[in-house]
This record gives sequence, structure tokens and C-alpha cells, in this order.
Amino acid sequence: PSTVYLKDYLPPEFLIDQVMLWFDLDETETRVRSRLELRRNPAAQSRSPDLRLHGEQLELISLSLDGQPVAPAGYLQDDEGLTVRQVPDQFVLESEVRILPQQNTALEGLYKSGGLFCTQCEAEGFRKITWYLDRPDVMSRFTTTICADKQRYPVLLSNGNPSDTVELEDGRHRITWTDPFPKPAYLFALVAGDLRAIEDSHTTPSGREVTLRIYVEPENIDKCDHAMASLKRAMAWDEQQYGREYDLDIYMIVAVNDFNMGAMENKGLNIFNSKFVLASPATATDRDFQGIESVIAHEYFHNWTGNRITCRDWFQLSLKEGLTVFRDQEFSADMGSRGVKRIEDVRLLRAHQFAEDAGPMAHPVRPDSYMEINNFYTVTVYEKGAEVVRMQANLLGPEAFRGGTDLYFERFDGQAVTTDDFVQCMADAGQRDLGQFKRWYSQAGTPELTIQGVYDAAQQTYTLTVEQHCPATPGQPDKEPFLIPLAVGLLDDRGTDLALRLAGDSDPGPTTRMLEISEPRQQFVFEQVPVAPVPSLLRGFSAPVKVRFDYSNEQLMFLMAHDSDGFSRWDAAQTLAQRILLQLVDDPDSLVPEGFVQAFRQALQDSASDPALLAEVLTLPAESYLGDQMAEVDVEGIHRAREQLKTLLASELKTELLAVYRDNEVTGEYRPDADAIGRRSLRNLALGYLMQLEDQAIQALCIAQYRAGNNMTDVITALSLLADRDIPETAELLEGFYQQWRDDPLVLDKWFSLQAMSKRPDTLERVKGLLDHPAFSIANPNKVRSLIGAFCSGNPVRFHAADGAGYRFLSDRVLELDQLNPQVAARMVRLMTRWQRYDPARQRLMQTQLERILHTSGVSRDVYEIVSKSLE
Ligand code: DPP
Ligand code: ZN
Repeated sequence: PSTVYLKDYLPPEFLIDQVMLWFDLDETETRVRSRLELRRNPAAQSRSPDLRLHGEQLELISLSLDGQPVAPAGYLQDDEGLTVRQVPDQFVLESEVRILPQQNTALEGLYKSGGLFCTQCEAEGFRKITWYLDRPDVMSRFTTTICADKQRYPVLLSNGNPSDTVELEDGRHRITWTDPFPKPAYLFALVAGDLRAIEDSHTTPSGREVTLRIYVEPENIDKCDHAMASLKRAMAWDEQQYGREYDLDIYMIVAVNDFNMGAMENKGLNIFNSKFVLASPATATDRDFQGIESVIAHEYFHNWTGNRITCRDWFQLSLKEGLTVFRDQEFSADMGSRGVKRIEDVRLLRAHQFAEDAGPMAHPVRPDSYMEINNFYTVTVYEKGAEVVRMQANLLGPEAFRGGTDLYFERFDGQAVTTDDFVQCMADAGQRDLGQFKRWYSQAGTPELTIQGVYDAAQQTYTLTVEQHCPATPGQPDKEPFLIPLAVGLLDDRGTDLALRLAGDSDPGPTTRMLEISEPRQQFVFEQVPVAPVPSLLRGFSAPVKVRFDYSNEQLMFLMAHDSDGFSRWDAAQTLAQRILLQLVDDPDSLVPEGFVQAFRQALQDSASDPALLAEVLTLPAESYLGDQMAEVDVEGIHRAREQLKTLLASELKTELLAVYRDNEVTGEYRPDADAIGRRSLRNLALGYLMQLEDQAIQALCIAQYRAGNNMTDVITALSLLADRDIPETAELLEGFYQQWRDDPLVLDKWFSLQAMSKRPDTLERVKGLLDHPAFSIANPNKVRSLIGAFCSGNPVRFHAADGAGYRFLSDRVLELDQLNPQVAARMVRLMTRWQRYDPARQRLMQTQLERILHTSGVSRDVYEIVSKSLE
């Protein structure tokens, strides 16, 4: 496969002013007619006599130019597109093609999900529908006519505003949708099927009345309320926080069961993985409710950050994704508990993005090259991209940041632009040079800050020396220094924040200072510091970096107890827990400091703090994250150490854990609000510790919680804990759960996952058995993720079994899946690409499987790119 480079970007030679599309949908074949109004781009830097259009898997029926059929010598079709020879400067190109959506298992382009027709065009799916300039910098006005059997497909949707429906004689009907906003082809969408909708409305500040509709399959009509409420909150928030309002008369969301990603922001017609729409207290967990709210908001926010202003090319993907993730994070923070949201986001970033940045797939937020763009919808582009936007907000402060986004919307509305364009708006609004800051977009890797603090009692000064270093990443051996906002505070001996006065300040400043690190080594001198302070570093996680500071255990416990910054309190607890766990990996007999147990006890007895925050503090770092902190991952040692510490905490703190379990019961009607969610998470965390004790009374408690069936959060937690253990009732409960939910695919996803993540030694055998279960289908991405993905990523000790059975299992599945759905296959194969982190025996086992995949004939470009890069 060939590589595409950012440095080769050229503006398009042609533009498309208008597109008209006609779809004739049918079970055996679909016909797509298109009419493109083309003209040469005055801004083009090259001029070829021919027109080159993208197109894949299209069967040509007819082709005409300005109304005249194009003779066979006048065009050339190949696997990737169509060349029309010797075209004029302005012309109309019409074509008709035949496509087979019912055979499209890649779920890219037009495909069928159950009885529905639907589309997924980002990034390059539109070229599987018709010939086109399938690149985001070609923005055009779309008019779409859909014709289908009325009985099977009573609902026909596309982007924009609808015409009246026309009834046709043969039992078919037809409708035309017109989208007044120019858009790139990746935002095109079409849906046809037997759908029901719930409807609501929203009035924008300028007085536009917007109809809101969520379409689902008939059996799900009572599971849409939360999604609708989330949408309305997101619309109001974007109006309030960013001054952005919606621009069409109708906003539609459609839920489908077969979807490669989470959701898609198509103009006026979002298509969602049903996982991020459907919820009821009986079927959805607190996490599901929160995930729906945030994904609904994310896609809605894209209307401005993505659709109105889009990406010039796919290297700029983070322009829309990083910014939109930042926006949805802030929205969720405002809707729920801000402190907890920040911790969750940082946990995810550290677990996945730091790992990606340290591995063979490391790439900058704005990559320089790719083979397959679908492989770059990554935690780096999304989550690190969001951190890069957040740092700009940190550097500018809220007012200038808002000025920057206002400027961005004003300057670039209707255009396809770059991350540099975005940063320039921030620089202009903040009236500062952000040239150095842009390295965050071009340099991969997680910077490390090594910090030392020296207190001078005579001078009453405290000096922080900060050194930055960024490890090498593939293709980038040396890095230039980054501009890093480092939020710091200093605690006195009673744990109170000191007012911070830097050398040269006339007045004492605030208690948190945003230091700007721009040099390889820098010093900051704080004056009038009355006592030796404990520094609180990287408050609020002000930058996506690693901090090394030589804290004593006592200092960490002190920060855990006193830091005014909730994030830093949590972070101190994580650092200490990590230190203790890694010692236990080295030596199972090493002593756990009594102060640590005591700190846990205090947290359990703390009835003043937010239970959700306490649950975060009391959660030990994950096995995979602990592995990332070791020179060589000790799979079994980590699992053993973590189980050992959990059991120790459970036995030392049994009384307190039982009290937390008892006191945090949430009664009354289920509500997914921050308070109830927090209490459930703390209570279920306590149950998790208690279940370590192999105590029959506690197992009975767990079974009782399962049987009470109050809500899916409590039910699934209890069942997961039971599935970890060899308890006689488990098999029967698992079977009962299946029978109860056999008709609800989203609930069954949870059932597959919890079995895949079971600690039991025979889990792989069970997972293999579940592949043959009637409810499993390798063609459905949610099922693949919940069974295969959950096992390989959520169960390190079983996946990395020393005999290599887990690796063989994964590569077998990847090869099978690659035939059907390369995008999802490439996601799965990533789980084996960090082989260099393991011992030589495991390395060889993983390499063998990777080589086997690479040398299989017909392997997709998606999988090839990941595997070949991981073996380099
Ligand atoms: N653009 C989608 C999203 O992240 C993914 N295809 O919202
Ligand atoms: Zn997005």
C-alpha cells in the first residue's frame, strides 16, 4: 500500500458547486445517479487536462459530459477511481452506477444494518457510493432524491430539509432532501427503513424553531428520552458557552445496530451506534447514560466545529476532533461533577494515549503521513488533541480563549482549514506568539518533566527547577522543547495553600500559578515562603505530560489528605498506590505502609466529600497501566500484586467497606444524576473489595444485589464480580441473565464482556465457546468489541497467557474479521502491537502471530499498516 504525506498536499484542481443524487434502493441492487457541476479551481497549483474522481466498487452504467455520452476512449476506470480525459474548464458530469449495499460488510459507504439502509462516509466512504472528489476541502451543495419500496422503507432521510413525499405506482415512494449548506462528501448521509421517531423542539436565541427527531427501530421507541434530553441540554450549552446556534429547521438522529464507530455528525442527520442512543434504567448502566449524553453532545457540537468549519485534509483531523472532544468534556463537566470528569478523562488519556505515544504507532496530533486514514481515528488525535486545545485555554484564560473561538468561527465559517489556522486565532485573540506551542501538533511523544524543589529557610525562598525531555518516537529521534503550562501550588505544613509570589512580583499572587515551561531547563523562585512547602504539581492536569518529583510516601499522603485541587489529591493517591503495587510486584513480602491503609480508611469514612470522587481515589491503577510503568511488563506479577493489595485492603477495612455499602444505597426511582451515580459507584467499589474476601455472607450480599435488579449498574456489577469466581450459583445466574435479555443486543454486549473479562483461568476457553453462541456475530462491531476486544484489552493476565494461546486466538479472529470489516480488524490487531514491552518469550509469540498476519495474502491496507509498523 502507498503512503500519503501531508507535505504533498495540493488544493483540488476542480471544485463542485452542486451535486444532485438519485438513489434507487432495492434488495438486489441499488442504483445511484449523480449530476456534478464542476469547474476548475482558480486556486489550483497544478493543471492537468483530465479530471480524476475517486470511486471504489462501483459498476458503471452510464457516463455523460454536458449531456453527451462519454465514449469508451474518453475515460478510464480502475480500482480506485475514474479518469475523464480532456475535460473543459466548466461542465456537468452525469453518471449512473450499480452498488450492492446488502453485501457491504465493511460498513463504509452505503450498507444495510438489519432491515435499514444507512451510510457511513467519514473518512472516505462516499467514494463507494458514487464517483466524486472525495476530499474534505471540496465543499458542495447536495440535493438527494431517494426512491424505495414504501412498505419496507416508509422513512427516507438525508441531509437538509425535505420535500413532500411522492407516491409512485409500483408500491414505491420518493422524497427529495436539499441541504443549503456546502459540505464535504464525508458529511453526506442517507437512511431508509421502518423507523419510529420521538419528536421535540428547540428554539434558538435568534428565534429559530428547530424540530428534533430521534429515529429508532419500533421496539426501541421507549428508550430515546435520555438521548433527547441530552440533545436539548447540548444545544442550550453551545448557545450559552460558545454563542453557537443550530442552522437548519430539523435535526435528526438515527440509531443503528451495526456501526464501526460511536456516531457520526452528518449534517442535520447524525447516524449513531445504538449504544449511544438507547437507554432505560433497566437496560443501561450509569456509564451508558453518561456516554450517551457526551456522544450526543459531541456530534451536535460538530455542527460548528467540523461541519460549518471543516478540515482541509485528513491530517487536520484533530482540528475538528480535538476541539470537539474538548467541548464535550467541558459540557459533561458542567452537567455532572467537574472534578470527577477530569479524573476520568485523565485516567483514559494516561491508560491509552500515553501507551500509544510510547509505542510503535506513536504519531503527532497532526500526523505527517498515513497509509489508511481510518487508522488515525486515535486517542492521540482525539484525546491528546483535546488536551492541546485545553492547554491553549489554560495559557489564554477563559475570556481570551472565548475571543479566540469567536474569531475562529467568524474568520473561517464555510471553509476547510488547518490546525495552524485555529492556533492563529488563539494567538490573535490572546495577543501572543504561539509558534513554539504548535510543536504540540507536530511532535509525537509524551513530554516528561523532572522537577526538583529546594527550600532556603534563611532566604525564605522555594526554588523549583523544571527540566523537560521528550522521548524519541518513530521517525522523530530528537524533539524541540514544548511550551507547557504547568499549574502549581505550594502547601504549608498544615496543608493550607500559600499565596504564591514569584521573584519580581509586587504583590502575592493567587494560590495556583500557571508556570510556562518553554526551555529544556528552567528555574522558578518563590519568595516569602515561611515554611518548607509541599509542592502540588500539574494541578488539574494542566498539560498532557508526565511529572517526576521525588515525593516521600508521607508527602503523597499529605497531598492526598489536604490538596485543595481534587485532581491532585487523586493523583497523589494513584502515585502512592502505584509505588506500593510495583514494590509488591518485585517482592510479594514487601510491607504496605500502614499510612496507606489508614488513608484509605479515612477516605471510606469521609462523608463530606463527593462519593464519586472518593470512588476514584479508592480505585487502584489498572493492570495494564501498571505494566506501562515497568521496564518489562510482568503480566502475572502485576495481577498477583493487585489482587494481593485489594485483598489486604478488604480484610483490613472490612467494617468500613460494609458501612459504605450499607450507607450509600440509593433508594427510590432510578436517576442518572451526579449524586446517585457517585453513590452507586462508591457502593459498588466497596462491594468489589469485599468480594476479594471469598466470604459466603458477602457473596450472598452480591447475589442479593443481583437479584434485586434495581438498575443495570448494580446488576451488572454484581454479575461481573460473581463471574470472576467459582461460585456454584454463577452459571445459573449467567444463563438466567441471558434468558432475560436475549432480545436486547446492547444488554447482551455487557453479558459477553463480563465473561470475557473474568479473572477465571478458563476464560479463554469460555470466550471461544461464546464465539459460537447464537447471540454472537463477528459481523457486528459491538459484538466484536464486547467479546474479543474486552478479552484482549480488558483481561491482560488471560490474554497474555504464557503459552501464547491468547495471541493465537486474536490473530485468528483478526484474519477472519479482515475479510469482512478491515476497519474493525485493524482496531483489534492493535492490541498485540506493543509486543516489545514484554519478556523475550512473549515477544516471540506475538511476533510470530504478527508475521503470520502480515504474510497472509489479501490482508487489508488497514491491518497491513498497523502490523507492518509494529514490526519495524
Ligand atoms: N467524526 C466521528 C466522531 O468522532 C467519528 N467518525 O464524532
Ligand atoms: Zn468527533
